[in-house]
Amino acid sequence: MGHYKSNVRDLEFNLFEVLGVQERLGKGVLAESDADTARGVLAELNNLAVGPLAESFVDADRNPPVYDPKTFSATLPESFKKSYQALWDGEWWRIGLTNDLGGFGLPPTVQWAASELILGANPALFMYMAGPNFAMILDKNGTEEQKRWARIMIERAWGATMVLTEPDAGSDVGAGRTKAVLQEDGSWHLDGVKRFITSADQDMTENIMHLVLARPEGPGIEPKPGTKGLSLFLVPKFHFDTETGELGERNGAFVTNVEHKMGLKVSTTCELTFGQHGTPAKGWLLGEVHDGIAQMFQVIEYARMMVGTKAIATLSTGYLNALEYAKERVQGADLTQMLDKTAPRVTITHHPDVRRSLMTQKAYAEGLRAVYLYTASFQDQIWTGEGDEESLDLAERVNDLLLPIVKGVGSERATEQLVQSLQTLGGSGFLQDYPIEQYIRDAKIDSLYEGTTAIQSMDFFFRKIVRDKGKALTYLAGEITKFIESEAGNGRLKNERALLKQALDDVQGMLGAMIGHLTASQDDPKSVYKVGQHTVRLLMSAGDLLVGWQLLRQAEVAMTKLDAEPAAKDVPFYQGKVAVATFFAKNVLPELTARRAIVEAADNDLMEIDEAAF
Ligand code: ST9
Ligand code: FAD
Repeated sequence: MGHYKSNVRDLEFNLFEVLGVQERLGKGVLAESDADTARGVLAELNNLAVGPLAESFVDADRNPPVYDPKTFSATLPESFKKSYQALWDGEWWRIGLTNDLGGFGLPPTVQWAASELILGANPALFMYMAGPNFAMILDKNGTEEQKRWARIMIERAWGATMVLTEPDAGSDVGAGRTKAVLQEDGSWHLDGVKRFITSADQDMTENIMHLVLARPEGPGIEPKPGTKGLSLFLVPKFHFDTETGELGERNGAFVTNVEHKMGLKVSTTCELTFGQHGTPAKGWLLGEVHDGIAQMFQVIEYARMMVGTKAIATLSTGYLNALEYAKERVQGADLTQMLDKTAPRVTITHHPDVRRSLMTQKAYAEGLRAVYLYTASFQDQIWTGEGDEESLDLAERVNDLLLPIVKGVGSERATEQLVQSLQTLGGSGFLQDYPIEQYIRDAKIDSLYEGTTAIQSMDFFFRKIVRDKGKALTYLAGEITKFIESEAGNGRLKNERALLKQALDDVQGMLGAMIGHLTASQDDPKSVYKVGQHTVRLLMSAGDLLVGWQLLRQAEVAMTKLDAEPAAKDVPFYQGKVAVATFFAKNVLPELTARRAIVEAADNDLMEIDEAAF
């Protein structure tokens, strides 16, 4: 068996028993699919994921890509290329495409559930396969000719990259200096150095389309500072015949370094230079000048969802590996017999502390899976376009509000809980004989790229709550309140619903305090520091609230199923759902009360400390 332990049962539970995705299938753009199609996709992809995709996970970590400075090129390990070929041959690159570009006609919930399987088995494969998805950006924003390029990218299986970061422009994308100078033929010459660019070189695809943010220069173009002065340029690695896609000359975009990283080693992270090596780096503007950041955010929104799902997928396989080990590992006596030196030794699942840890891992793995799929359910509505303008607008807002939770909370909890998964294995967890140390190394990046957790938390508070005037948040709070006030569980979840109510009050309390500090900053600008100190705490607390709510929703469904005497094989699954929801409500949600007190008592002492005193 390979390293990857998937959880298709839980994916199907979310899709069909909780979210009722099947109701949407068979209509409109989803006319060609039904519940069986969706189940079939998950089953088939799961076979591929646990087999050929997972197969190169370890080898590609131990034998990472090799960079050759003479040719500016990176060579990937053969084992990984084989996995990639299997993924490509299965036509799984179609999964996220719209029907007109050759998609499978499945909604985002099913797309993301399927993506979890790839992201859990070998995440870099998913990233290298992003070319067709990036082509959708050309198709959506480009000229007629660029729409044709999109089809060429798909047909010829090209790779693609998103190119924002520079040495002095990481979180602060608007500090980017790479420029693009307009040429007489309407093309642009790019000039600058980008760093940390994922997949910027590899030897699996004949061409790579770079989507690059740069500052346009030319007659009549007024320079603008910050992100709003950036435009998006299409810069291919090789020029190509725009009718046939046949490759031409090498373009002047060269990879000049591949980073040596802590994890996710097989995913090349490159320095990418434009016009620095004697050949001009020609690019073509996508859409209008200065639309770059808005266009790039179409990519970023997708990528943030992907990063969150990747982290959660890794957490889930980490937990399931830890669980398997714990069920086998015999160590120590039962606590009730701790004084009896002759007492029989038990498996570590008998120890209360191991149980606490395993149940916490399960709560975050399954609760966060529920959160990302709940988020995707709003994307379903956007994808199908159903509902009136108002409800579509709300779906967009709720999706926007939830994305920093999926990405920020998903990645932080994955890192934290994967350390607990390793702990479950004791010293063995530290060995490379087990996959968890690699999971930790590979998943750590998720809280860093696509916007660090601090950036996610500020996005959540300032943009998704304050700028949204609380519309999406009010909707969500309303949904949670409906659940709290319902008869969910027929009296059996009464205590848990009360704990959820307290958690909701606590998050609202934190928010109220922070909005107060923000309002006060109109008179006392430094008051905004009190907000900045606590945005991550708010984000993580909102994440716990959502995890708690989603787990309880699932418990309600599970209780109904248990009442109807399900098949014997399903009984432990449903019992586990009730147990984990109850555990989380009793053991984690009460922590929000203390966090609220911290936020309400915020002062600016921290900001007064002399840097030398740190
Ligand atoms: C990276 C890649 O790290 C790592 C993994 C690579 C994997 C590659 C392959 C993955 C597959 C992906 C496939 C994709 C295919 C696409 C399919 C599509 C269907 N939401 O607040 P302001 C916009 S890459 C939406 O003033 P500042 C908006 O236009 C590097 N839009 O910002 C706004 O204008 P307005 C990742 C947003 O203070 C404008 O920006 N790097 C959002 O100027 C200005 O907004 C990062 O993520 C949003 N949430 O700049 C950088 N926010 O207001 C992190 C902003 O008029 N830093 N816009 O609407 C940030 O995010 C900063 O907050 C900042 C601040 C740069 C935006
Ligand atoms: P900095 O922005 O310098 O941040 C340093 C620390 O300061 C962080 O903890 C951050 O949270 C904090 N911080 C910074 N600003 C603020 C603020 N205003 N408020 C509060 N805290 C703040 N980029 C691409 O364009 N394309 C890619 O494909 C890509 N792939 C990547 C792959 C890998 C493996 C890595 C490591 C990076 C990749 N990146 C990519 C870059 C990535 O998006 C950036 O590293 C990330 O946005 C953070 O920027 P930075 O590293 O410069 O850190």
